Amino acid sequence: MAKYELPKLPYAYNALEPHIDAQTMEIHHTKHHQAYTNGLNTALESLSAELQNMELIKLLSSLDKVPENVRGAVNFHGGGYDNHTLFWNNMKPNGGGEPGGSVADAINSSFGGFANFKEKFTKDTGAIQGSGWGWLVYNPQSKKVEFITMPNQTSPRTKGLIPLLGLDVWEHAYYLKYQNRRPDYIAAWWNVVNWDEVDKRLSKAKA
Ligand code: MN3
Repeated sequence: MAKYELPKLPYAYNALEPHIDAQTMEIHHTKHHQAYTNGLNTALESLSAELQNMELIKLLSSLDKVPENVRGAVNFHGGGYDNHTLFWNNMKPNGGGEPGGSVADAINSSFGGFANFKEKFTKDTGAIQGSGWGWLVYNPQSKKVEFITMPNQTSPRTKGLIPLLGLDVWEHAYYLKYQNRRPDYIAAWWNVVNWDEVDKRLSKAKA
């Protein structure tokens, strides 16, 4: 039996309209996320029982233990599985605005204010060449939040960083509604950010 299953969305496909359209959400979830799920399950088949039973987030931060012939597949499909699971949950209808509490404090400390953070995230995620993700992450070494871009589906966890808020800028995430206008998609996405979820992830990361 396949170990991983496509997780349910926490809202309806049309819930993020008009910022992200229902058709994009449905294809993104049922085709793309499903493909990463299937790819991860296939890659796991050739791993040892120890690695098969490892929690995915641990596996992604221990890729050096994965045999070289399947490492790329685990990185890509495992990262894709985890990234999209995080992505659906770090969005919500009527989201957006500015975070409060400990997320605001962490962002202020690392970026000198929310406006600076939003500008950097928007600009650097928009500038990713080809496919990838922009991330707000927690760095357990420095105990600070940081911004990072990652290529393709490679998870921030592969660098020992804990993902807090991710934005998928693969064309499949926006092309139907925004065509080539990635900056318009990013601007719209800020309206659906679920800061409560980011707050939860930060608390867990710091614990
Ligand atoms: Mn995607």
